[in-house]
Amino acid sequence: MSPTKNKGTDRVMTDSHKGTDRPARSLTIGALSRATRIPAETLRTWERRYGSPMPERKPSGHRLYPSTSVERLRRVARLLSHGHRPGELLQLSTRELDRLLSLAEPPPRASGHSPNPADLVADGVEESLVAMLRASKELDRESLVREMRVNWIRLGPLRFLDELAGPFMLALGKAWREQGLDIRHEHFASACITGFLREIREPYDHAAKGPRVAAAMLPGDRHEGGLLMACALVAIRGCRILYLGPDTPVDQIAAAAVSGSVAAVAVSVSAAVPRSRAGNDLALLREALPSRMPLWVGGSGAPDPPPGVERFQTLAGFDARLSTWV
Ligand code: B12
Repeated sequence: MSPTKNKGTDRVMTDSHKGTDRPARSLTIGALSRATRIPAETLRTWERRYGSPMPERKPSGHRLYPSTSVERLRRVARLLSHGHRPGELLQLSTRELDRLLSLAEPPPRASGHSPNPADLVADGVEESLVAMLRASKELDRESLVREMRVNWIRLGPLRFLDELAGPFMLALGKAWREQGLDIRHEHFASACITGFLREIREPYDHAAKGPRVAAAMLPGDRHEGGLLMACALVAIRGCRILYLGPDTPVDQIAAAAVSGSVAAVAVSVSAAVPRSRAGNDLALLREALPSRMPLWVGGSGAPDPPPGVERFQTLAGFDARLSTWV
C-alpha cells in the first residue's frame, strides 16, 4: 500500500476502488470525472490553470483526489451552468459555493408572489456594503474579501465595479469622516480592495492577447482604486495592460507608451488632484503621445478634457468604448 496520509481512515469505495489497496477516501481522476460528470481533461486543465482541484500523486504519478472533491465539484458544475467562470468558482470554499447556489437557485416560494429580481439584487448590494464596512472596522480581511468575491461572481464585473466596489470606496471616505472609521481602517480596506482588484484581473491578464494599454495616474496622485477598476474592464476585454500605477511623471507615461508597443493610454484622476493641474498634465501628455494613440481619462477629478482626450464618466461608457475599439 502506498504510504499516504489517508492510511487507516474509513474507505469510500467507488467502482474503481473496489478490490484495490488505494488509500481511503481518495478517487482516481476517472472516478472523480464519473462522479461529477466533469471530463478528466477539464479537471487536468483546471489544475494546470487555476491550481484546483489539486490532487495528491501516487508514486506512479497517477492523481488521487479526496472524496470531498466530489461534492465541491458538483457545486462548481451547477454554478457553471448558471454562467459563472471556473477560474472564479475554483477559488471558493464549499460554503461560499453554497451561498452562490442559494442565490442562483433560490428555493421555490410558498406563495404565488414572485419578487422583482432587481429588488433582490439591490437589497443584496446594500447588505454587502454594510458587511464590507463592518469588516473594515473590524480589520477582518477574510470577511471583507469573501464579501467581494461572492459579489464579483454574483453581480458580474461591471455591476460589481459600479454598484459595489466604487460605492464602497466612496462610503469608506464618508465613514472615515462621519462614522468613526479611522485612518487604519481606511488604509486596511483600500489595501484589501486594491489587492482584490489585482487578483480578479490575473486570469484575464494571463489569457490576454489584444492590444496593449498603458495605465497610469498623474504626478502626486496615489488614489489607485479607480484605475484598477478601469484596468479590470480593459483586461476582461482581452487587452494587455502595461501598469504604471500611481504618481507617474507625465514624460515617463509618454516614454513608456512610445517604447512599450502600447496602443492606448488610460489615466485615472482622483478628486485630490486640482483640476487645473490635471488639465495641464493631460494636455502635455496628449502632446507627447503619437497623435493617433487614444488617451482615455476617468475618475472623479478628471477635468474637462483637452482636445484629443476622451473622458469617461461611467465605467459602462468606457466598457462600451473598449468593446468597439478592441
Ligand atoms: C482610499 C482613499 C485614499 C487612499 C488611497 C489608497 C489607494 N491605494 O488607492 C489613501 C490613504 C492613500 C489616500 C490618501 C489621501 N487622500 Co484620499 N481618499 C480615498 C477615498 C476614500 C477613496 C478613493 C478612491 O479609490 N476612489 C475610487 C473611485 C470610487 O472614485 P472615482 O475617482 O470617482 O472613480 C470612479 C470612476 O470615475 C471610474 N474611474 C476612475 N478612474 C478611471 C480611469 C478611467 C480611464 C476610466 C475610464 C474610469 C475611471 O472608476 C471609478 C468607478 O466608480 C476618497 C474618497 C472619495 N470620495 O473618493 C478619498 C479622497 C480622494 N482623499 C482625499 C484626500 C484629501 C487625501 C489625502 C490628501 C489625505 C492626506 N491628508 O494625506 C491623501 C493624498 C494622497 C495622494 N497623494 O494622492 C480627499 C480629496 C479631497 C480633495 N478634493 O482634495 C477625498 C475625496 C476624501 C475627502 N472627502 O476628503 N486616500
